[in-house]
Amino acid sequence: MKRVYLVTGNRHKVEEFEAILAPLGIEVTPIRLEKLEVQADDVTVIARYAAERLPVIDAPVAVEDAGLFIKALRGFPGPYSNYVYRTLGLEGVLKLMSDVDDRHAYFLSAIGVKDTEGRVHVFTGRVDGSIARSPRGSGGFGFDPIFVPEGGEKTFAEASMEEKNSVSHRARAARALAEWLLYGGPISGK
Ligand code: ITT
Repeated sequence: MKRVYLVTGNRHKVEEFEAILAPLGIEVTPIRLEKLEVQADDVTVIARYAAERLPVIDAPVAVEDAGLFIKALRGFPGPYSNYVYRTLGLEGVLKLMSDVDDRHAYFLSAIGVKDTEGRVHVFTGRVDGSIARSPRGSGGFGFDPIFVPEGGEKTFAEASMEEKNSVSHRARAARALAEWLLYGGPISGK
């Protein structure tokens, strides 16, 4: 069994990473370390910055930075998603979108990893979709009740975790991470 440590204060992230990586033979071990956050527009820059400042330990250590990018709002809330979720909330974001017909949005995940030799790798994943007219569902976390992935009807919060993980940004980035952990695969994934 391979292991990866995960630095996060978000238990939903831990659950999603576990569900994706455990069946591939990778144990996810949450670890309490500081995630140093730099302000930037690009989640890959934020993830790389945080990973570069992680210690070298006995297995690779990962951090994830993720966000929701809404086209009509020019990418807002993007890297500020956590803050915007806590301040404006779902209703606040929907209000900004009330007269907007172009509902296109995407989630982006960037995982930064410090390996046991001190090198940093970044893996990314993206899922395109649209912003619902009102929140639906009670699963998942964050903006899940207002995000409908392309080709689907249910919001991420109405979907099971398995359904979310079959298309999500995090799952795509996590699978690129798994490829690297298991096979030393490409150092920057999609
Ligand atoms: P850590 O930094 O401790 O890992 P966090 O929740 O603060 O936890 P981020 O800085 O990556 O994580 O913030 C991303 C925010 O974007 C998150 O709080 C959600 O509001 C939103 N988000 C990211 N991925 C999401 C997903 O899969 N479903 C719904 N919302 C998501």
